[in-house]
Amino acid sequence: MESGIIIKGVGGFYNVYTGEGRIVTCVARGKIKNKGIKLFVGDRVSFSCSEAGTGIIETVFPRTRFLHRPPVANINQLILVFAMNKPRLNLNLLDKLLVQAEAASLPALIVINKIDLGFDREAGDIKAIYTKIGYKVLPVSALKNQGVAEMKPWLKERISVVAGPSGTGKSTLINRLCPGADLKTREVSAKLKRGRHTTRHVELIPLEGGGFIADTPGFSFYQLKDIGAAELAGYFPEIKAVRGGCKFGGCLHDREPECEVLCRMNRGEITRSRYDSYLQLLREVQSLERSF
Ligand SMILES: Nc1nc2c(ncn2[C@@H]2O[C@H](COP(=O)(O)OP(=O)(O)OP(=O)(O)O)[C@@H](O)[C@H]2O)c(=O)[nH]1
Ligand SMILES: [Zn+2]
Repeated sequence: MESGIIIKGVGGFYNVYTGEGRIVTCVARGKIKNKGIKLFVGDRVSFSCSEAGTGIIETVFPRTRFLHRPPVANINQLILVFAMNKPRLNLNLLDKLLVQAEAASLPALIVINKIDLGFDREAGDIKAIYTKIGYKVLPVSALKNQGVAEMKPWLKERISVVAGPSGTGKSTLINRLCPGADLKTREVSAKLKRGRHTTRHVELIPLEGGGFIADTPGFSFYQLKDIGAAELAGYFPEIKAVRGGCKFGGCLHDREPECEVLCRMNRGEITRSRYDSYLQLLREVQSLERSF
């Protein structure tokens, strides 16, 4: 019996990575299907080899974590790829993704790509803001291969899923980290006259130094519908840290009297853009709650 990690699954066939570049195509043993167990990329499995050379998956090891959209088992972290410009960094979207990561108990790594276009004072400020509240921020240029090597220690032995707005360079970055990956970047897909996101399949790409990375075709992680208004503040680490000081137990930090969060924001200890994101997401969550 051998074991490995499913890196791709299409039409009942699974590519299982066993290490050192070896991939075995497998099918699932009938008992797995009969039990209604579904297999996903990221699943750790054991398999036996048939005479024909195909593997037969016998067992699936318990999952440590599961990301639903896209489905990835045993995911360890999210890598949020943004650029300062082209497209212009949207702090609110960054904060929204960070909230999603926190809600899923997933560590998030923030990558600011395209620093070859400039890394000005504003970029430095943004790096400082997020570093201060506990996130690792890595400025890189996927195009010029700057800073990309610094990402590698964060990827080792982990299953990482890359997310971020369109055009920030996610595919370029993955190609840089794993030259064999050959993900289609925008120019190429424009030439082919079709989007790269025509399939919803996620595929894990084994990295040289160990670990796996996945792009997120059709990433739909942006929904907040599972998060309650009262929970939201708990997903902003710097708000979570001080909210105990608010006068009212049910304080939503939205103009209530003697709100510690507002007070800290006014003193400059909590960044205004983060607080603004909090309020914007609070409105979003509240209107979702009302619509149910
Ligand atoms: N200047 C500069 N351009 C970059 C960099 N990385 C990527 N690009 C360019 O940005 C554009 C988009 O890159 P992609 O890698 O396709 O972006 P993506 O995030 O995968 O985009 P989607 O597939 O739409 O989600 C391409 O023209 C890349 O050449 C970089 O570090 N610097
Ligand atoms: Zn408060």
